[in-house]
Parts: sequence; structure tokens; C-alpha cells
Amino acid sequence: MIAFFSSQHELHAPRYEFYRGERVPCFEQPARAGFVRAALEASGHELRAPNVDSRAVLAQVHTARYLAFLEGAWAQWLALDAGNADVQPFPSVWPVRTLRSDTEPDNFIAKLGLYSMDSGTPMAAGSWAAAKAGANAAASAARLLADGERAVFCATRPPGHHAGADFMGGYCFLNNAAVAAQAMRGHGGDRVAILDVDYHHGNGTQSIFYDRADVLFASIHGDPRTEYPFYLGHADETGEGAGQGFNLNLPLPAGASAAQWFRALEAACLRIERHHADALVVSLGLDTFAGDPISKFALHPDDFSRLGARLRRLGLPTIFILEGGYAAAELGSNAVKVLESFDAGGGLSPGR
Ligand code: SP5
Ligand code: ZN
Repeated sequence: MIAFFSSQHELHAPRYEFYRGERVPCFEQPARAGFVRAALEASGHELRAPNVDSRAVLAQVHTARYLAFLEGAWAQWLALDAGNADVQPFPSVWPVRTLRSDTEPDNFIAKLGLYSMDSGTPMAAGSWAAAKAGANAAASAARLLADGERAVFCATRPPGHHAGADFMGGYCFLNNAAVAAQAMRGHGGDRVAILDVDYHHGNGTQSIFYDRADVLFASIHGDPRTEYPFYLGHADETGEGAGQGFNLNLPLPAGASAAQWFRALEAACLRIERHHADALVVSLGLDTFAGDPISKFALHPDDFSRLGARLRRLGLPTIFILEGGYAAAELGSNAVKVLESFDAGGGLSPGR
């Protein structure tokens, strides 16, 4: 399978995040992409640099003021104090209910709070460049699909599915899955389905498409009553307005077995089949792996092969987008299991 990979990802290299009030090394590290790249190369997959500028599609899924903030954020941070080059900015105040989010404050940390859902998304000098390269990969994959490619993998970091139209969060800045889906719409696909299999609910993707019937969002994830991102991802979120019925959340309790997980996958696949999509975008988080350090599902390497095989049976042109997965050493081999079992069945289903 063709994979888009950009060495620009290395420019996003914050050193620490907070856990229980302590600084700990970032779970979402550059080494993750290195392991994925190595596994792809070792098994003979073609790596390509992104070759499509995502700017126009980004403007369809994110707000102009959020994109402007992200692009200029590091320069603003440095302008405050030259010593900030070695300091990671974190938000400390957020416009929750009753506070205004329509006006952008002048204070940098206040802006960071306005555009963040959590304090768990550390920013570094090259975060914008890395995130933009990931969005470019998503747009590049959509163009390849429009040109007839069966499936493409975006081996990108930072991940994207927690990022909403105007906020970052959960290690995510730009929503790559939303870019891929929106770009497919722009290439003439009438209906797109997004399947999010990351351990964490893809709150950003859900919110971007919540009132739309053209992009179905289906997600299997840890129950938000106990698992991040906590404030979205419940089963009763089914879409609104024209999007009513086009959002499917399948939360599972932390500790759910592989058998439970595959029952949820079957429900998601049945809903995707009913959508009669022209293309599928998979938010491929691999933090469902039993060895993941921050998640609580129990998939094993063979289960990732089973996932790829089931997705192949949907018979859809498919863009896989790397999301989470923090057992870095196993990340590449688990991703390759999904891709290779997907590829194993060959061409598109009859009638396409
Ligand atoms: C894309 C993605 O997977 N984002 C996940 C963001 C999760 N942020 C919360 C991390 C909390 C870390 N908890 C550490 C528990 C160690 N036992
Ligand atoms: Zn995750």
C-alpha cells in the first residue's frame, strides 16, 4: 500500500506533558513515526512525501481564526520572551460555560486556552509545520483515491481526531481524518464514511460533521464516563439537523475484551454499508493494543489483521490515517498488520 510520510513530523517534538501534576515524557513522541516508517519499509511498502497543499480543505474544516492562531502561535510565544524557545506553553484558563469565546483575547496564554480543550497538548516550535505536513498527507491521499488508487495510508503525527473546527486537544492540532473526508467530497464523492477505531473517542471529527448527512461518523472507543475525552462520545449522540442519524458512537467499558470490540466493529461496519459511501476514511488509532501504556482495551497483533480483513470486505476505496498508539515499538508492526490484511483481498467489490 502506498504510504504518505513526511520527515517534517520531527519538527513537533515537545519534551514533556503533565500527568498527575508531574512532568512526564510525551507519550506522543517522534519515535512513533520512526517505528512506523521502519515497519513499512521493511515490508516493502512505498513511502511518498505529501504532494498536495491542504490549505483550501483546511479552511473548510477549521475556522480561519484558529488556523491563523496555530500558524503564528510559536512566533507570538517567542515575542513574549526570547527565553521561551526552550519553554513549552500550556493553557491555564478556558472559556467554559458563561465565559465568552467569541472574542479573541490579546494575551497569548488566554488565546491558547480559547483554542484548546485540554492542557495535554504540548506545543513546540515546529508543531504547525508538522501538523500541516500531516494534513497535506491526508489531502494527497484523497487525490490518489480520486485517481483510482484502492487504499492509501497516512503515516502521520501528530494525530488529528481530537482537534475540532477551532480547537486543539489530545495531542492533535489539525484534523487529518476530516481533511481526508472533506477532500474526497471535493473530488466528487457524494457520501463518505469515517470509522474511528482509536481507543479515545474522536470528538473533533464527530463535532466537525455532526450536522451533516454526507459524512457518516462511526466510532468504537472507551466509554467517556471514565475515559478521555470524557465530554463527548456517548451512545445517545446521533447527529443533529440534517446530520441526524449520521453519527454512531459505540462506547465500550475500559477493559473490554477483543470479542466485545469485534462485536462493536460489526455494528459499525453494518452502519457503514447502509451509508452507501463512495469512500472510507479510517482513523487508525492503535492504542487499542493490549500493551498500550495509556489505554485499556486488549487487542493483540492478530486482531489487527482481523480488523484489516473486515475493513477490506466493505469494498470501499480507503484512506487509513494514523491516530494514537503509544506502545511505540509495536506501533509499526501493528499498523502493517491492518494494512497487509486489508491488501490481501485485492480489488474493489463488484459494481464499483
Ligand atoms: C490521539 C490520542 O490518542 N490522544 C490521546 C490523548 C490522551 N490524553 C490524556 C492522556 C492521559 C495519560 N494518562 C496516563 C496514564 C498512565 N497510566
Ligand atoms: Zn487515542
